[in-house]
Amino acid sequence: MNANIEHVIQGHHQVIVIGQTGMGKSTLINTWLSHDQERTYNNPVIAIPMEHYPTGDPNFRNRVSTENDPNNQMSSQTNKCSIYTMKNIQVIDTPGFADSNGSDKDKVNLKLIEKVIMDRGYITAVVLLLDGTRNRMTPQDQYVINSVRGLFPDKLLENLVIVFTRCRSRLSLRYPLKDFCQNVAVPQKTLCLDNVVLGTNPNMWKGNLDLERQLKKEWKAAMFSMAQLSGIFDALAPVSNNVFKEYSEIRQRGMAKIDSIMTDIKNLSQLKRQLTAIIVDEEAARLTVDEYNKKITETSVAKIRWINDDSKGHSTV
Ligand SMILES: Nc1nc2c(ncn2[C@@H]2O[C@H](COP(=O)(O)OP(=O)(O)OP(=O)(O)O)[C@@H](O)[C@H]2O)c(=O)[nH]1
Ligand SMILES: [Mg+2]
Repeated sequence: MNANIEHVIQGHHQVIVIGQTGMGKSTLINTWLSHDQERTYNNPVIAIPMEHYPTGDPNFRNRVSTENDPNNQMSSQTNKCSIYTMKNIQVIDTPGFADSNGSDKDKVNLKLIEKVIMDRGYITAVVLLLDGTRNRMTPQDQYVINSVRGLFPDKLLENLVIVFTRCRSRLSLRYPLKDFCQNVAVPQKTLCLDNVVLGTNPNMWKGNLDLERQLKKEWKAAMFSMAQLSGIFDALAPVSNNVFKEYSEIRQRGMAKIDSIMTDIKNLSQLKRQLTAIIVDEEAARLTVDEYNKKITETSVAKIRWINDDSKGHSTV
C-alpha cells in the first residue's frame, strides 16, 4: 500500500473498468460479482440489467445506475459511472468510449470518468476491455487508446490490466498486444474471457441438458478468469487522485497554451488573408495603370500614324 495515501481503505481496491461501448464492461461486472458471491451459471448476480437479464438487483449497487433500455444495442447501455461493491473490491462501471451517440457525448463521459476518480480518492487499477478476436487496432481502438492516454496519468497507466473479451483463452487471442505496449503502456496483466453465459437468452438453454453442460463449462472458465482478476490488485500500489489532479492541471495548462497558439494562428491567418487582399488590390491597381499606359501608347501611336498619313513627304515616322 502506498503510505502517501492516507485514506486508502486497507485491503480495499478501487478498480475502474473502461473500454469501447459494447465491449462487455457491464457483463464483466455482473460476472465478477457472481464470482464474488459464488453464484452458479443459472443464478448469476445481475446488478446491471442486460438484454437477456433485464431486471437488475439494486443490492449490489452503491449508486443509482442509469442504464439505458437494455434492448437497444445501438446506443451505449451505460451512461453513468456506477460503483459496485464486492468483498474487497469496489468496481466502477463507466460509459463506453466511441459512443454511438457522438463525440460530444464522449467528452461528457470523459468528464464523468474524471470526476468519479477524483471523488474516489484513489484508484488501484484501470481495467481496459479490448476485443481479443481483432487482429489489428481499429480506428475506434485507437480512439479509445488516445482517450485513455489523454485522461490517465502515466502513474495510473502503470496499473493497467487488460481483459480481452470474446476470447476464451490465449489460443484464440489475436489482438496485436505488441503494438499496444509500444503505443500505450505495458499492462500489469492480461486476461482472456469469453463471457457467453450472460449474453445468451436463458430460454434458449433452460431444460436443454446438452446446452446446459456447455454453459457450465463456459461459466467455470469465466469464474477462473474472475479469480485471476481479483488476485491481481494486492500487488499494485494504489494511485492517489492527487496524481490525477496534478496531471489534470498540467493538461489544462497545456490546453490553455494550445488555445493561445490556436488564437495566434487564427490571427496570423487573418493577417495573411488581409495581406493577400492588399496584394490582389495592388495588382489590380497596377494592372489598371499598365492598361492605362498601354492605352495611352496605343492612342499616341494611332495619333502618330494619323500624322504620318496626312504628312506626305515626311520620312522619319
Ligand atoms: N460472446 C461474447 N459476448 C459478449 C462478451 N462480453 C459481452 N458480450 C456481449 O456484448 C454485448 C454488450 O455487452 P455490455 O456488457 O453491455 O457492454 P458494455 O461495454 O457495458 O457497453 P456500454 O455500456 O454500451 O459501454 C452484450 O450483448 C453482451 O452479451 C464476451 O466476452 N463474449
Ligand atoms: Mg455498460
